[in-house]
Amino acid sequence: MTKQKDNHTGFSRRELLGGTAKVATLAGLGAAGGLAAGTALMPSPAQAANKANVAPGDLDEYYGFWSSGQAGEVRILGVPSMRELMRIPVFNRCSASGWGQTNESRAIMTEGLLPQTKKHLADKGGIYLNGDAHHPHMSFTDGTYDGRYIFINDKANTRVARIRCDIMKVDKMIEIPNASDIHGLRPQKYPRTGYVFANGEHRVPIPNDGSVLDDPSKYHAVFTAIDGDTMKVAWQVIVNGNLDNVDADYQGNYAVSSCYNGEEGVNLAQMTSKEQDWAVVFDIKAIEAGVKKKDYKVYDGGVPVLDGRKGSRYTRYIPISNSPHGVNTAPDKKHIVINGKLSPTVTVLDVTKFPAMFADKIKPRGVVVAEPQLGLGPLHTAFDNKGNAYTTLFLDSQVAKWSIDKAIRAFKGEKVNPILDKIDVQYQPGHNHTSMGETLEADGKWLVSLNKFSKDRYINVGPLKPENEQLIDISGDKMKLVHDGPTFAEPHDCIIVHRSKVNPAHVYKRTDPTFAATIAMAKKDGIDPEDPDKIIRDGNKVRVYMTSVAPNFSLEKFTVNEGDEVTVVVTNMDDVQDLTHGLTLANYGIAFEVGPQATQSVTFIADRPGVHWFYCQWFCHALHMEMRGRMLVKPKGA
Ligand code: RUQ
Ligand code: CUA
Repeated sequence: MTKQKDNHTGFSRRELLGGTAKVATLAGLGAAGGLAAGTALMPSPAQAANKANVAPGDLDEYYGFWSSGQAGEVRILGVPSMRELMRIPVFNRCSASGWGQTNESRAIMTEGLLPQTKKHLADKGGIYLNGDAHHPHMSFTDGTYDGRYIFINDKANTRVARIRCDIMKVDKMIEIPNASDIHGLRPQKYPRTGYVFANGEHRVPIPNDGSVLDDPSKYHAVFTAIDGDTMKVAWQVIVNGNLDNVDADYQGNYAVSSCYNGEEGVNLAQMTSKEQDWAVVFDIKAIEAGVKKKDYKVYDGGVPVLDGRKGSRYTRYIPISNSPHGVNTAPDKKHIVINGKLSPTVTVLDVTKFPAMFADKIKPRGVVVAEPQLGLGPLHTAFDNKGNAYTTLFLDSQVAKWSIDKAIRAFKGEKVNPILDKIDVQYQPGHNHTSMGETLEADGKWLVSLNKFSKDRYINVGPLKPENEQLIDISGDKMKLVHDGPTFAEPHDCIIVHRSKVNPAHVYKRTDPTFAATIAMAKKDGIDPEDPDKIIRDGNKVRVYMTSVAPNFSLEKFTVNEGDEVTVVVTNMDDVQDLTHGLTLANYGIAFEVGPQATQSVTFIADRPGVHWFYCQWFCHALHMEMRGRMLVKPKGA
């Protein structure tokens, strides 16, 4: 593992406020008073026996990155405590942080949209307000997490976003052309990310211009490789069937997607009429060579689209029974598990046999080395460091632990039972994930089962129940359920990353690219954004610059005219951890976060005359309530 400096030491809140407070005598009051370190509580013997117990003041060993489904965000949980530590707004609009409202976040959310989408959103505020975030995955170097980025898909509006792990904010978001509804997403594991593979799940006509409805032969699903460094689409491949989930090998040569709806139907009866679907294997080197030789067409977005339908040299189709779902590469570098969903089996592929399959020396089914029957509704599989796999059984409400080796021997005819253990989970699990389990550093300590139903596990909160995410200790022979964790709609998936892999900053760098455009604007206005207090008038455009240092905004008041387009820029000059300010502009629907050393801005039309208080909404100081000022909007003709 790479050595990282300890990022968990720093100032206490008391020191922080004492050190920066303008009114030092008040430093012990307000936010500072209650938060000084106390004596750690002694755990009860039962708590102490439970390895999931993290005592107050102790830190978790792992970061969990949770998607949130239709809530559109990413959440950071501590594992094993399962405490929710942070929410990262991604595809949603966030009332607290101003994500979707600040100029900086809107630039990120809109720069990667297709022209037709921009047009569609023009009279709807310019951004989508929803997303459906399923699959968060960290960037890899040499087969393990490298702490640079988290990538995540938006199934609802066909987007992929990237989160910078140094500040835990999104820095790039793109719409995928020619595809519809990005579902499966996985980064390349080796040599590094590299590509981020994204499955367009639903088949749509290409181009989707309204000229085709009932001709399924013109509908296609599209597989996309995004360059994870630039967040530009590198190439796309048209396939047969619907694309569901995807994973990559540990050699950097192949990606594998599960496909359902091999029938290529457009309604339920058509989609499920046959028993056979498939996994499609993409030969990355062959595709790159095809791009070089210009063996592609260009539709939307100016990106190369190759034809990978049956018979193509870029793909192979491995027949799998009825609607396979999850695709999971084992840390043995050799095996990829395709989860059966409507079939009680999982299918184990041997990646070392892929070259022979592409050379047509063996049939596609020839790469299958095991197909154990595990139970009803296998959806996803996770791995430990001992050659074992853990598969969720949706219909059985169980997780099955099985041996890959035994499954292979049984497939060869030996009389061995690959199933080692089963545990009930509450209820109907979808994804599961083990600590570091999708990397070469799988450590076999923890398994999280993400269950779609919680039913009776919590006091009743009304017809909408939380999901139930259960923590299972997998360090012994038997799986042991140690914690129930409720979550709001609807985490689909998570990853569990050892904390040594991630090293977030405490304060922003003043040179952070996420607000570089705002700094450039200030410079153009002849302003040092760190010492502004300036109001620039440029026709009916007004730019108001101010700084914040607890407990003051540098501007006590400013005046604009009704109808002006006003841009307010706030730079937080406080330079200590956990000293976030915000700016809320009363009765204008405006609120955003300004982290320590960050610059953030918002633009609005001053269409409501009167005095409007702007105030800091992050409790930053004993005089936080007093941290405010006034905007006067002079009525027209006054
Ligand atoms: S899929 S419950 Cu959206 Cu990840 Cu399998
Ligand atoms: Cu600044 Cu509250």
